[in-house]
Amino acid sequence: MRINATQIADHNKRRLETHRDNYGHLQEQLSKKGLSADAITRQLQELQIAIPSWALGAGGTRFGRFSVGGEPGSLEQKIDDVGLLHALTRSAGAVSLHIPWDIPENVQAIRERAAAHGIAFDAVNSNTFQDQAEQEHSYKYGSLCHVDGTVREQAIRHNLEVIRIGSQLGSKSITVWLADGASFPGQNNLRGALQRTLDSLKTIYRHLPEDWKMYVEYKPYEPNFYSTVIQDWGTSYLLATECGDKAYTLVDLGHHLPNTNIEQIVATLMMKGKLGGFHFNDSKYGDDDLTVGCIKPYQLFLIFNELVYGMQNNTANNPALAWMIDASHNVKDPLEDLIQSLEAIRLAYAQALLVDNQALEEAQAGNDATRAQEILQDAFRTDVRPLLREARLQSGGGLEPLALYRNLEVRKNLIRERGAKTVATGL
Ligand SMILES: [Mn+2]
Repeated sequence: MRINATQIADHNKRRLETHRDNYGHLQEQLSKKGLSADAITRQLQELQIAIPSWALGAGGTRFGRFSVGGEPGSLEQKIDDVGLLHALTRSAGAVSLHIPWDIPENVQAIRERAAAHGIAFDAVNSNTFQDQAEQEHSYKYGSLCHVDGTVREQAIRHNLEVIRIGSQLGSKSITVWLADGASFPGQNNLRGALQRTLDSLKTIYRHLPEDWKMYVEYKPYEPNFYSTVIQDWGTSYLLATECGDKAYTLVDLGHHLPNTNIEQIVATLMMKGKLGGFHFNDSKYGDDDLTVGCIKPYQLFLIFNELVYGMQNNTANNPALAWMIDASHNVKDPLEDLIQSLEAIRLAYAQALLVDNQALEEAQAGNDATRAQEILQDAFRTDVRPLLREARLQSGGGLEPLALYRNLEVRKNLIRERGAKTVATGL
């Protein structure tokens, strides 16, 4: 299934008048505040979010998995699905592959397929949190932290292989997330496990191509329930700092204990120029991997507010960030869910771009907490959806991507092409 320009143009034509009214009205409102709707629209057009190759099928929990039908059964089909998302939204211009789930058989063909959809290859992800069939040593008791050097060497070799495959595709970064840890007190020597992890990461880092980055992702618990070796941003920061200039911390929104102030973590890391990337999702309790913005949109806005501040005041030379959705879809159609997530991310970004930073600084200097809250919430409560629609319209996407997706009966078409019982590879 491909979505063509005529289908998008037909859809947009029917909604154009209403959109013009809404955009014009917002343009006027914003200009009274000294803001240019057109400038914000251009910034929105530039924000591209990577889609992870594992999010295109139904996820599941340890209790069960319910297929949605028409799931991509190969890397080619996964890239086609990201192509559909990008055609509809013009904001999903990258894919993030998971190795070994998505090893390309024909690199050139995969590159061409992605290029035809306008999709780049973002960070590649290694996997030492589960055993593969052909694997010699088990990761049951850890990978880069393992007490046995031969297991660590195998895990290091895997990461180098991921870098090699990523290089062939044009990726420029690797994300390392480790499940390493202990489920029981006493199981691991905590300091020893961290030291071995650092040594292993340093070995991987030494093999990193000159123009590559390494992202170190953290998570407080799960699958281990007593300790995780890279449990928090501080541990990740320590490891990245010891590895070198090309290593950064990666923040996954779901990888925090309840009520953690994630925007403050963003501010701290950007102050040190060590924030490398973001994995977006939302949660009520733990690493729920729900649709971005479905539970805590205000928190997402506050995070973006710090990101925008950090980008506009980039004194520590923080690099351009790698943005990716890292969610799992148990109930909704994954593609619909991803369209909603893309929308939520851009909404939060647009709202953050509206914040009157000068007024906020004055309020802060005067210790006026009431005024500071008003300034933030004025931006948050502005309906910025016309800006997102305008950005899509100008980029050749759909004014209402979700409605268009449903009108074109995309899922029904995918089921017809691929079958009702397909299961996405890797999950
Ligand atoms: Mn993640």
